[in-house]
Amino acid sequence: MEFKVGSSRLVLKQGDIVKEETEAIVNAANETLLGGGGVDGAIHRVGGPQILEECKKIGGCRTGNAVITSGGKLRAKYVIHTVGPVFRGGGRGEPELLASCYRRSLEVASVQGIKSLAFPSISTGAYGYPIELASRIALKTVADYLKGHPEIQEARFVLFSSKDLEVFKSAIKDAGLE
Ligand code: AR6
Repeated sequence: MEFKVGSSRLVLKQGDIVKEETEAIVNAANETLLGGGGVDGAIHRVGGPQILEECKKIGGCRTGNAVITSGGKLRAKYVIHTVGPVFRGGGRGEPELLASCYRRSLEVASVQGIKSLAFPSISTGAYGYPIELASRIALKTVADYLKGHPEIQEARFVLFSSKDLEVFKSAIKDAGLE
């Protein structure tokens, strides 16, 4: 599924993000940047030790922020590591922090001259954010950014399961994309 947002493309697909050939892939990391399970585990496993070395030098990342490393052995040249909020009911700033993850990742990409990037569904695994809520925030935040930033030619959401892809497709209308 593909949409035009301004002059950019917004793509929704099912897949394993470590296989994406976009210039950058986004990691759903934690504040230590020292690795973990889920997307984070897969990226470090496939990308190799160079990514972890660079993460150690950076020294950590606050929730809602994003930092960049090389992509190691991944197809993607860069990994943008962002830290989503742990979902604790939604009244502790989680929506704003989740939106910030997507926005900061895109800002880091723009600064680096990256033209294409792939996002996982941040916070909706180990961090427990209900995907029905998270998908709307994700789509709206990315679409809003693309409208003002044609330098990002393509942003993709790479959803791990067909069920997650369906949830994202359903959220398209809420995000004002259809
Ligand atoms: N490609 C695409 N999506 C994936 C992949 C993959 N290879 N693997 C999992 N997902 P999670 P979080 C989906 O838990 O909730 C880590 O331990 C998964 O199905 O990876 O932000 C970190 O170190 C889910 O929909 O990230 C942190 O401690 C989504 O990606 C913590 O987990 C996010 O799930 C971060 O938790």
